[in-house]
Amino acid sequence: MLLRWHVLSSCLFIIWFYPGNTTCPSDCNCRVDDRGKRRVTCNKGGMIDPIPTYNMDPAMEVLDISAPDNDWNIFTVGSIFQDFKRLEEIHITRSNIIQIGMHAFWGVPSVRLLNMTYNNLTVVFDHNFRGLVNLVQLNLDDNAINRLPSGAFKHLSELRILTVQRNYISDLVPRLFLKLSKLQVLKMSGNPLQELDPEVFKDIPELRVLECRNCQLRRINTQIYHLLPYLAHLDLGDNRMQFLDPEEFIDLHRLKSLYLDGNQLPVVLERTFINQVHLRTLCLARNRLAKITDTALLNLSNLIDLDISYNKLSKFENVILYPVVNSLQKLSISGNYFSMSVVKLIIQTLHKIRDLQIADLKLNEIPLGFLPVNMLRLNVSGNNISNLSAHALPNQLILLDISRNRLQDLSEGVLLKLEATQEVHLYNNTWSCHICHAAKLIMWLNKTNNTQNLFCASPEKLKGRLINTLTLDSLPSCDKKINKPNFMTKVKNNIGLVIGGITTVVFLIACITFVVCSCVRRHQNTRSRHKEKRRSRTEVVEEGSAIFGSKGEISFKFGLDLTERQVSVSTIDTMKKETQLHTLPNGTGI
Ligand SMILES: *[C@@H]1O[C@H](CO)[C@@H](O)[C@H](O)[C@H]1NC(C)=O
Ligand SMILES: *[C@@H]1O[C@H](CO)[C@@H](O)[C@H](O)[C@H]1NC(C)=O
Ligand SMILES: *[C@@H]1O[C@H](CO)[C@@H](O)[C@H](O)[C@H]1NC(C)=O
Ligand SMILES: *[C@@H]1O[C@H](CO)[C@@H](O)[C@H](O)[C@H]1NC(C)=O
Ligand SMILES: *[C@@H]1O[C@H](CO)[C@@H](O)[C@H](O)[C@H]1NC(C)=O
Ligand SMILES: *[C@@H]1O[C@H](CO)[C@@H](O)[C@H](O)[C@H]1NC(C)=O
Ligand SMILES: *[C@@H]1O[C@H](CO)[C@@H](O)[C@H](O)[C@H]1NC(C)=O
Ligand SMILES: *[C@@H]1O[C@H](CO)[C@@H](O)[C@H](O)[C@H]1NC(C)=O
Ligand SMILES: CC(=O)N[C@H]1CO[C@H](CO)[C@@H](O)[C@@H]1O
Repeated sequence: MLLRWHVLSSCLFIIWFYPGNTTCPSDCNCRVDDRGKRRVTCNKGGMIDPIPTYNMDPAMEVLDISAPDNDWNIFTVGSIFQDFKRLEEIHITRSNIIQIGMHAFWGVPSVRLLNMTYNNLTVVFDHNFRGLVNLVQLNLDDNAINRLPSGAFKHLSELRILTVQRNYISDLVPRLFLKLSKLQVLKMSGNPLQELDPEVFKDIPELRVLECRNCQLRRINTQIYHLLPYLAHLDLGDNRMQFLDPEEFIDLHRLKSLYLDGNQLPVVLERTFINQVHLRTLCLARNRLAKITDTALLNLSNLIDLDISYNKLSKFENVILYPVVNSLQKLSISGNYFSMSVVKLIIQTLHKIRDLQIADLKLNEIPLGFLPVNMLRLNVSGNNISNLSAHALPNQLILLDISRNRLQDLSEGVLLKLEATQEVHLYNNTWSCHICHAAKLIMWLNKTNNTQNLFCASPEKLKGRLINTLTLDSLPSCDKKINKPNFMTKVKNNIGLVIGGITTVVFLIACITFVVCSCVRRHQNTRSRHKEKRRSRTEVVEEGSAIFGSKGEISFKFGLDLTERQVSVSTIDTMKKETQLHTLPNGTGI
């Protein structure tokens, strides 16, 4: 009886833990994934041969073996998949695989995706892939492949996607892509190819996507484009091209995106893109462009995204933009030599612009009416902006990057406007941590749950402190006269001056009385203390001039010094009241 119960319970136990009576290797995870596929995942790392297929569910559809970066597996791949007749995807990555065995995938024609990224393959042969008659995607990125022989993929006649990025391939041998007549995506970025032989592209006439970024290419034999009439996405960024013929892309009638950033192009000649009517994205960033000819963008009437940032452009004729005026939504002109008036002209021409990058242009301000009101994303980082008006900002910004400027504070109007903005970058400005400046910023950071690190640039004693960690009562008070140059505050400041003067007189009288009444020993003590006070006053003066430049007046700064002393004994409440009073009249002013 007891025995029977025991057997029964262990049966129940097995059923409970192994649904469907299947097994799962230890260190692996076996489940039905989001796509409804039976998936075996082994990603703990540190595993060594053999791959534990003997413990795996014969109905497995996805095998995913990987490892953490610091503990790769050590595996070889031989003919171990024959029993898995439903296997569709094999990922074996970060597993130090040096070679794929001969006919390793023979007998599993169901496989559609083979991912062997992050291994140590140096070469692959046609017999490695024999039997993969339904393979659609092959990923061999981040290996050490230095040789791909002719016809290496000739058994993969259904292949649509081939990626061999970041290997050491220096040569595309003739007939490399033999039988890949259905290939649509070829990614070869990060190989030292130096040139592309048109001959090899004859075998892949269906190609839609070609990427060869960072391939040390000096020029492209345009015969390639003639052989690839369906090309829609071409990425030749970070190469060494020094010249584009006006006829360069004449054969590419279906191009939708073109990346030529990070080359050495000095000019875009007339009518270079005349046949790219469908082009939506054009990236020419980080070249040496000093000139874009008037008709360079002719016929690009569907262009949405144009990037000409970080070039050597100073002049810009408006007429260049006419072909794209009605389509362009995103523009980057950051990091050129444009003057304010040129930037203004460009923006005024492009009324449909939603996303504008005008970083690193030495702009001193964002004037009123400068930006289209319905812009959504704005990047003005790395300029010389010291004041920001709420009225100059578009109404519904989703993103504002105004980092790396010279802002000391943001007005209440600006902060209010930015409350709904999802992404605001404010770091690397010269933030003032005087209470009238920093209080509203601190409250805004808290309210919007913004946790970016902002550091105080002034006053001297808070320099380098994180604004977010300061409490309101630890902030020093403000130099009112200089910050609020309107009539009311002037009057207030004068009163402040008078009070300051009176306090000084009272203080001096007290000192004199004290000195007269003191005995000789005490006299010495008082003198040294007095010296200290004078030193701290000088510090305040220096800090004041650092922030406010020549506008500050010495006489006033002494007034500030004394007010500070008064404030230090007053309560936080009065300080807060002071701040409110202070910011009320022109909340939207600066
Ligand atoms: C291939 O494996 C790598 C590493 O695990 C992974 O990052 C990548 O997304 C995989 N590729 C595909 C197409 O699944
Ligand atoms: C495989 O490549 C990785 C990364 O490049 C390296 O750390 C490892 O030593 C190589 N393993 C073998 C067996 O060559
Ligand atoms: C390009 O523009 C020219 C002049 O505007 C026009 O004659 C030509 O038909 C356009 N080409 C295409 C392919 O649309
Ligand atoms: C703004 O532009 C700078 C310089 O081009 C860039 O580094 C930064 O990432 C951009 N900011 C955002 C939020 O994209
Ligand atoms: C930045 O702006 C200040 C005035 O706000 C000006 O004195 C300075 O020359 C400007 N710097 C540059 C590089 O334009
Ligand atoms: C911002 O400061 C600049 C000088 O730095 C000045 O010319 C401009 O009028 C100021 N703009 C606003 C809106 O206060
Ligand atoms: C905002 O303030 C509350 C209360 O002082 C605090 O608990 C919270 O962590 C702050 N949030 C941020 C993002 O600083
Ligand atoms: C604030 O941010 C923290 C951390 O980024 C997050 O956990 C928290 O849910 C956020 N709170 C609100 C109110 O958005
Ligand atoms: C918060 C932040 O990003 N600060 C950066 C400001 O710029 C200096 C260099 O000028 C960087 O070192 C800081 O990390």
